[in-house]
Amino acid sequence: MNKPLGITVSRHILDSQRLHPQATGELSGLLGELIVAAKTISAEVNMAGLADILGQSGRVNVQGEKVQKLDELANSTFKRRMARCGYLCVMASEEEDEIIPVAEGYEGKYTLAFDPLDGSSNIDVNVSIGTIFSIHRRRSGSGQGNVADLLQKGRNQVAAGYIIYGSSTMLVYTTGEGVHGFTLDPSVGEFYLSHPDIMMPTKSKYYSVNEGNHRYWSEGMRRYIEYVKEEDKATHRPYSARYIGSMVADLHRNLISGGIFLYPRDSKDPAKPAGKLRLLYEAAPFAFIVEQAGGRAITDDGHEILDIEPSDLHQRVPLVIGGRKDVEVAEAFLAGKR
Ligand code: P6P
Repeated sequence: MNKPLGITVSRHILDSQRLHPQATGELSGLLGELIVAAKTISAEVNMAGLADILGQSGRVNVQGEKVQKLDELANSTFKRRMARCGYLCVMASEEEDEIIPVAEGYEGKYTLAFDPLDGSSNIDVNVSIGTIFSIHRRRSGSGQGNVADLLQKGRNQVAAGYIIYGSSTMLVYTTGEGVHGFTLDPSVGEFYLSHPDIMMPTKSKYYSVNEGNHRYWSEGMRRYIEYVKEEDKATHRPYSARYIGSMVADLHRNLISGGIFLYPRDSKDPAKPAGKLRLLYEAAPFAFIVEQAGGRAITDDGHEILDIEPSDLHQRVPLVIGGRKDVEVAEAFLAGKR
């Protein structure tokens, strides 16, 4: 008896496309090119310890963060491949101050914002890291895109996803029709459907936050974190703390097992009054994914992440994201209502 054929991500994308007779196949083509870039980065990440691409490159990026060699490799891999994919008009990267043009003659109708390797400070200690991407339809007419094509609210995203380079490499993405996870079989170089229709538990058992920032939080945030440490009336247990310091790893675990992740504004760094995480290529793509999985994503003053009109490519936002019920309780504490 033949083993059932695994559903490859390419097959899954085409099946989704077939549901839309008006589809031109361009989004499918774009996602296909993204997947090739992801496989390339996965191979590099898995070899990092051996191929002398660990450690720091000596550069500092637009965020003022030391750029790891693998960061640069991931960024250039994405830029080179996607600039000539023929489906994009403009790109933005966490590693680049300004917008990234596509190759002349290869302009398309979508935009791409990406964090090539989030959590890169964990590279040298072999902790899971990831790539995050967000796709919009261009607003401008034709030719090279512009910053206005990128500065669209998350609610308008056409697709969003991440690749997590961990014990296995997984791709998780949504095009607005549910969230689906694929695991890379390195022996054949294919992503196979392993987590169809991911739905997030509305109430969970994990909370993810950097408690080292406790003294810099608002009173409401401090009270919420005290609350999750009390015995839950139903389970008679407090939440468990789970914080890796790699957003893709933390949010992937919470998406699959349930959990709330918080990175609120804090008074620690006057240069980052809105917290640390970036809207365009971190909070907005994850908010799209989590909402599609039945969860919710807000700022620490109750604004829906997906409704924020971006004003800057690298704009930071406070983020509270997770199961719907968990986020509602956190929202009440943060608003001083509990
Ligand atoms: P902290 C990694 O640098 C990152 O941008 C996210 O991946 C992660 O969630 C966060 O920063 C960790 O920040 O301040 O807790 O070390």
